[in-house]
Amino acid sequence: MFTDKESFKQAYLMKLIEGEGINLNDATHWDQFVALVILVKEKMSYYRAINQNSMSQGKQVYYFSMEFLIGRLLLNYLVNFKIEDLVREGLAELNINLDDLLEQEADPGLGNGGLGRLAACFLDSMAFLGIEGHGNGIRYKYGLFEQKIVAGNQVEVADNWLKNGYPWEIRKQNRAVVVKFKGNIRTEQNEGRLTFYHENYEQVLAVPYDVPILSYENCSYINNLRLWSAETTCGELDLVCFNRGEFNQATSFKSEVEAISYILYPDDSSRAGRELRLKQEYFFVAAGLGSIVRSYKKKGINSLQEFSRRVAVHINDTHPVLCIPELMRILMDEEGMGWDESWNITVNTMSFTNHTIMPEAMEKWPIDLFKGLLPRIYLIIEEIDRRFKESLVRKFLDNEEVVRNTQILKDGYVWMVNLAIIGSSSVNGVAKLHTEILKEEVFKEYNRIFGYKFNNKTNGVNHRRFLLTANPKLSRLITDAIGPSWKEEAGELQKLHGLKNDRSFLEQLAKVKYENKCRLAERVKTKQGIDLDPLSIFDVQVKRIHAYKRQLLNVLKIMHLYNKAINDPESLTTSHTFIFGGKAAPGYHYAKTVIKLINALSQKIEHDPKVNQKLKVVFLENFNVTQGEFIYPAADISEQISTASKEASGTGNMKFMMNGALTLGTLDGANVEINEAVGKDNIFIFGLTAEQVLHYTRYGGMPTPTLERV
Ligand code: 26W
Repeated sequence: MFTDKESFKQAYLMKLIEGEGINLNDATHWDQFVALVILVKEKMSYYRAINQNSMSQGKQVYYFSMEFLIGRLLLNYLVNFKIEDLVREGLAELNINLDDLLEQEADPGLGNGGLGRLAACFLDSMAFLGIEGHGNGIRYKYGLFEQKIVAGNQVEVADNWLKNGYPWEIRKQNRAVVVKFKGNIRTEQNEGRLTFYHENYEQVLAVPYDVPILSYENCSYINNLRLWSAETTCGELDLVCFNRGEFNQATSFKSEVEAISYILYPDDSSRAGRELRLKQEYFFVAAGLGSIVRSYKKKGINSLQEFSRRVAVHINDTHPVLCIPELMRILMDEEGMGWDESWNITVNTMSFTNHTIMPEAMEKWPIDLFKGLLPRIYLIIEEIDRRFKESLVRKFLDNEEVVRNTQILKDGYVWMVNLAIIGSSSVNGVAKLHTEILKEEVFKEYNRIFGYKFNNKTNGVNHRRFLLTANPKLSRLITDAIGPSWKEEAGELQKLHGLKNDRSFLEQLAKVKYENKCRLAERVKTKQGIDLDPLSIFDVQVKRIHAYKRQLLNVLKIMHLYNKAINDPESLTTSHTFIFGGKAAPGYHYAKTVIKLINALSQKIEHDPKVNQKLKVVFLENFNVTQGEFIYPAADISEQISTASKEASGTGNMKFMMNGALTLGTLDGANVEINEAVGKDNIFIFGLTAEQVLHYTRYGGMPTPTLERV
């Protein structure tokens, strides 16, 4: 493996020639990018090989999530290996600019927003902490749409992220798992035991693609993100039809199967609610658990009775909740275990995170649709529900209200969050306030029954991605000031307190911010042909467009500033650039109208000479992880103004903070904890509290309690 610049250059040139049969002069940026990725992957395999024995002895954690927003990996992995400078200089001596190669990497849009990015941050953190924690998700052929702004409107373009192939992934055909849908269940009494047989089912082949997860410093733990792709096990091509010239008919079964991993639902709540969505949810759960149990048994170290001590499965929102009945099915139908034993293992294996209190995001599936698609899983859920209600009777908690609000099957639906809480050993919210609301409001009956299960895990973000890698100038300034320990332990950043009155440090901080704003301005000019003035205040709101996130409130404020400036140009003392970004779910008309309004306001101000020197509104298109990495370092003000109680946590609030932006926000989600941490002189808080909002929602009229000083 290369250890210095010269050996890197040799290895790199060899990789181009050996790996791609191309010499340097003919190599395109894509060829050069792929060669570098392969070199980095080889370095990882080397580490994985020398650590083989220590790996997979510890408890294995599997993070099941329908969404992973992993962003680009190359620069992060160079930083994690501490070879970014060596590679950048080595390539420069070969007349290659590393930045050109970085731009070649797709930003896989395998998620909608916060929940998917959090999953990716957790994968990095587990690897860093030496936890053998792996991701389990879906390899959507098309991820979240690419957003174009045309005449002020959002236009969705298919996210064909795989068009050139994805050099980080490794297809593992020999680890495929058969997943069964539909059909019927036949039962037989054998030796007093009811045995279930699944017949006449349709089968789908789940083929895994593995993406290595490398963390900082601790390179011995290279974890794995396993993404499942749906392929046919048979009926690839109906030759009879084909030879009759019925081409569509000939491949209709194949396309029906492949539809399962074809596209990410762009609607970040489960409003989509179609059968395909439910198929997707069971598909990656059955595939993931099938491969986990198979490799557990292959190791042959422990019996399945030990399973919950050796394996932890995390359910990220309710999308993977079928892990609970699926593990029961495997333990009972395939391993011959009894119900109680299987239930005990299953509950102790499962944990669950809730990410939202929005009613439209609380998944429920029509029982008839569910039964038809997953007949055996349905029977198991029915039995879970029956036994749960029986237990309520035993605990004298079977009053009408409690049963109605806690049972799984109700009003013709399967309520997924109810299944999640009943079948997990731990249930967490994603910020202190959110978890309180879950315990006191949303899940208050469950809190009475299973109080011990509830806990809070406030969201965190990977500061090695969003500060160390995304903001190299600030990272260098911090390291020069307080040393490198903050890179391993973010808490060390508190040492910066000692410099809060250090004029030279503050001047350098301002200089770094200005340079980051210039960098963003350059990128926006190139991508959208828009000029940003880095001397103006960058006031930024980037996140999914949603009523509760209140982009509209922000727009109304800007309109107010504009109207004031029209009558009194002196009212605008400093110039402001209001930067917006974020995607609207395609079917969410309100959100698309807000985008249109922002762009209309932008045009209005742009063409008004009275204010366009002091005011500017910009909508940056296609906000994603990569865009965020350029935006967070350049922001002066971070807009976190959701209606209190609606934003479970937020994570952009943290990414902006660590890059030196000032937070303007409401007492919602993690803003509450940020406020506690930084003190009220270092954050601008306004608006009703969550309690007041809930009071207002419930009882109408202005809230009785006075607006206490925050
Ligand atoms: C109707 C709006 C809506 C619909 C669905 C909001 C959220 C969802 C997803 C099911 C859940 C989700 O993405 N929640 C976000 O999760 C992040 C990570 O925990 C939190 O930081 C965000 O506050 C939360 O909205």
